[in-house]
Amino acid sequence: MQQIKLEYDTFTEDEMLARAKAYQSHMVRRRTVRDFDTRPIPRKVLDHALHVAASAPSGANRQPWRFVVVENHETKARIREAAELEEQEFYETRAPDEWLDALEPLGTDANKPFLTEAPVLIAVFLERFGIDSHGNRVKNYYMPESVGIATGFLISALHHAGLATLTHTPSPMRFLNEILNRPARERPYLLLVVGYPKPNAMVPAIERLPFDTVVSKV
Ligand code: IYR
Repeated sequence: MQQIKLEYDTFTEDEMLARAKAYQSHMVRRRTVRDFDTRPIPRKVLDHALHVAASAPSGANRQPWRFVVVENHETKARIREAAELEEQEFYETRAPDEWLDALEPLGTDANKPFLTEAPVLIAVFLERFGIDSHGNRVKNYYMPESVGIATGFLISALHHAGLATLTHTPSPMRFLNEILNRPARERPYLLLVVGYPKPNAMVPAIERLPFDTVVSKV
């Protein structure tokens, strides 16, 4: 494989510290939002964030992510209807009590108004295998890890631009293939709800684990 020279930004230690601090204080203010305003978002902002997501590292650089942007009201309504059906099943029958107890502080239920109220839904798909120019299957590697990293980039980029997100995972969500016309080799990974929070939107008073619990040095 041909090699090209790395483009690398060099910072002084002071600059590094200032950048790391600024990024921390910005990112730790991100909250998962469930109360979305219907106000449209600038399409260009979304595209820049999607470029960030598509630049993520992936197993063997296979880039096994596909992002489907849904802005059309009727399509959002179909997704909401299908998701709420699955969620009713989940909350009323499928979910064990332990899971319902864990969700209690978040105040979630089977109603998903944000699926039609938010201006944009991004359905993230995981491509289980590729297809080459001869129609042969091409193996992908570390797919959930790769798509997870790309989705993390996307959430970070949207937050950086001043947009709120909700990582929504109706389960099962195969209905997304049908509604969005995606091939069976693509598995729905999650539905990212994107928009502005409603004025006075509320979020659960949850806390992050202590730093020493999640980080240890040996
Ligand atoms: N998919 C359901 C349940 C749910 C599950 C988890 I794990 C959450 O962090 C939040 C919700 C729903 O969206 O309500």
